[in-house]
Amino acid sequence: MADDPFSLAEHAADAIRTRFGDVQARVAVVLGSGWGPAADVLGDTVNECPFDELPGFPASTVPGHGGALRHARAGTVDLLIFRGRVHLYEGHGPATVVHGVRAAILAGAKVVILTNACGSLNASFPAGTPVLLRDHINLTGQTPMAGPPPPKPYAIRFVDVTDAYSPRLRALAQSFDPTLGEGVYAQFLGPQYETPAEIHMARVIGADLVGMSTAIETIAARHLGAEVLAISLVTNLAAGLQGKPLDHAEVVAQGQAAGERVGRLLRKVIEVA
Ligand code: 8IG
Repeated sequence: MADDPFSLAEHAADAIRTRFGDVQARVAVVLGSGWGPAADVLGDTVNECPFDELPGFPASTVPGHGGALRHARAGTVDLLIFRGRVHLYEGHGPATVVHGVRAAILAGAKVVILTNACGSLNASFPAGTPVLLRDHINLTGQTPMAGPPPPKPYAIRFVDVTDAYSPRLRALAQSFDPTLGEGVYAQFLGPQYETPAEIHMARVIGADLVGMSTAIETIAARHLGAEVLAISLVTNLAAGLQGKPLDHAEVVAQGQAAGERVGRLLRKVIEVA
């Protein structure tokens, strides 16, 4: 096995298919922090495999909480649900961060749904609001396309990221929930939150949402030709915009209620995607 990230993802794709009985999952969903409760709503669980039994997934730093890949079914659609993701701020390179997304696509996924929790710069998206990503700004200084050129038969590394977030899938989601707004997501490296000056910058350059994931995974998914739908759950107003201290319990409760509601919406999307 060659040790480039694409070969490693092929290896993981083979392991996923083998583990789940030659399944051809059309949809892959990555569940971000706070989205755990949505897992059971997205589809009926068929099987589950800990990440540490699949090649290329980094070992978790929290024993017993390493995350898992679930095979579920929504109607007639098979899906792969990544329960947990890894972040650049954990010290992983971009290739490791996007490994699961690449593996799912090489295992057959045509649609990738990315979820996250984020901060909001936009007063019309208060805490508890789910927001579709319309576009992103990658402020990490990193990209999964850096490095040697992708081996044959993969597309060249100069990925077109116009319409990275599928207008078709956004329209589909909004057909099920017309109240769903759209925003521009700025991915910071983190893990520290933004300074007020950084938030000011993010606002000036057109961001509505700030977070520490997703953009990098979208780039990798688009390179491999999958359609991407991404949805953020606002858990806080960004630094300096909150006005009052964050009530963590309130944020968690709002997040859980919204997570389940949005999970039911995503299931409808998945069934026809
Ligand atoms: I939850 O305010 C969550 N994730 N960068 N800023 C950034 N990431 C976040 C934030 C935030 N809130």
